[in-house]
Amino acid sequence: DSRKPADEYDVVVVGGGFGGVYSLHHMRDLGFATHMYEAGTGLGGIWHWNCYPGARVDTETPVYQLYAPELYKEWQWKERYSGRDEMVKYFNHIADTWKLWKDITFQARVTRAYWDQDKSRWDLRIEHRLDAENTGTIVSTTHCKYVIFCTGFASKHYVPPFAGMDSFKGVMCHTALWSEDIELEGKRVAVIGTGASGVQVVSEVSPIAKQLTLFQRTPNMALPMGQCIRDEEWNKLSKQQYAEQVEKMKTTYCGFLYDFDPRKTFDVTEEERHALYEELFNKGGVYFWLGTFTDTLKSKKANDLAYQFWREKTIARLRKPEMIAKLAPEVAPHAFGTKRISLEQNYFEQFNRDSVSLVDLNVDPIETFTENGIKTRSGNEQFFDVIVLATGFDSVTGGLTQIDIRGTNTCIKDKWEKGVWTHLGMMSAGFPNMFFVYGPQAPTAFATGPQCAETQGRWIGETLSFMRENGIRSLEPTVEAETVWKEHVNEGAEEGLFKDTKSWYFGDNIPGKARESLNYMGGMPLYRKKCAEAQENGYRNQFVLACEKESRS
Ligand code: NA7
Repeated sequence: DSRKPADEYDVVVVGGGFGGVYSLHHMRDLGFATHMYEAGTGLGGIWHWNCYPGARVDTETPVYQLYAPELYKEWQWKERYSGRDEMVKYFNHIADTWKLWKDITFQARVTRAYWDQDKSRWDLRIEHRLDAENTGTIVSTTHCKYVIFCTGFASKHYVPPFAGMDSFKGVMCHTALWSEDIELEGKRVAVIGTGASGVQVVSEVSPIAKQLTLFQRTPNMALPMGQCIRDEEWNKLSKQQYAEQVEKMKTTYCGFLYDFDPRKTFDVTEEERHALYEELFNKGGVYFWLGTFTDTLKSKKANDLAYQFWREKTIARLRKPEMIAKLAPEVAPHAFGTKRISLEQNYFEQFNRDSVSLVDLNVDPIETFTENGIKTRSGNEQFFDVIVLATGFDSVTGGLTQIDIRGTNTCIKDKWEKGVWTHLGMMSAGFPNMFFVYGPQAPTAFATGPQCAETQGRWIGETLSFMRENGIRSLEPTVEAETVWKEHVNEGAEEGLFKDTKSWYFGDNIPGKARESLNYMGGMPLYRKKCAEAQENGYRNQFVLACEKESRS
């Protein structure tokens, strides 16, 4: 069986999202024997798992793709914001073009990674899920010199411990574990959560459900998506312009084709301000969030104006006064844009339907799930056929801490129990030759997935090549470098209004999780500069290097 993995590799890549496919391709290209293990049955990472109704990307094409000409020249985008199924097809296109399939084992979850100091290698334990008729798993072991965890920022889903959950007799499913068999048409549906997943489910399911109730803790200051078709003409032009656009993307904060407006909110007249708000809002997407006046996410006074503009636009679409109070209250529940803004298509209009209701959990919290539905503190029990848990993830760190990863003297879960310690959001002291992509203290939530994956993947490739060329057996960051990186990450987070808002950006959504910035907020250009600086002087300023000769003697 040519697909049967060997038990020794140079590099093992864990996870098949953007980070994984890029790393597998790139490391293999550099001449490293590389293999990928993916827990799911297909590629796409988030886009494989999150197959709930309405799942859609909210970074626009052409930005949301890898930069390789052989990929984009042969691919046609259909819409400005791709749906989940199109993303899965795109990942298959990547795997076909780059001939990745032969080096991937699916339904294979890496559950343990132990560093063997004597042999300078990682020992991985992999659980292989058997075919549908078999219920168990078989376990195998693989060894590798380097491991790259591409487990992403949302691979460990989160279900709050609501009382009585087991007693519910209907269908209950988390959006990240969705099964396409779940029927919603004509059903009584509950949705808990108003992040990107909740907003998309509500928009898609309200028109077909018999009745839908949204359980909301925080309203989402969602922006109109401005969805449109990408026709032949657009695709043709995009292919011509893409190489140039990629250079432009490297200069912007998030890796978009645009950046914040350099002016401040009160540098301009009221008319000018209004005109810019109007223009950005009408462009659709996140222009009104990440293309607006530079002080919007930093100054409360500026932020209030942006919120009021958003509110006016939103309430114009709502017919019921009680919905206005819940979805777009007069006083902002938190600064505009300091929680992840979702993009919507007709989300707000759903609340004009008589079949759609909204429970404000701040006023009437969930007391218990019952056999037939959900009972809130007021004593009101609503009956449901389906409960959709759109309750998010143990974001950014959960994908790594759920794996038993042991380095030279500790495991990652213990090391990060009271806070995350990394260097460049890619490595951690005490874990030699271990890398992670799209993880904590990296630009993860403030960069496009593909751009972050490529930037980090290239850096890791350079590092492995450097080690090979210089006879370096193992490399890990110094503790000092981690301390300096943490300070730098925290400084970036101190600057804006983000820190005053409870959100998964700071780990607030998981009870007991240390509160700190889980993301690097300094922007992609500065991040790239920091990554390059770390390589100076043969990595020796910020890393501990063990040479082949030293280790053997
Ligand atoms: P998110 O954005 O983390 O959203 C989870 C939602 O679930 C959010 O609205 C939470 O309310 C809500 N939640 C979480 N715990 C509870 C409890 N205990 N009770 C009620 N409601 C709760 O996850 P998504 O899947 O929507 O999106 C994840 C990312 O994917 C998104 O940010 C994009 O990057 C794409 P809260 O807002 O915290 O009050």
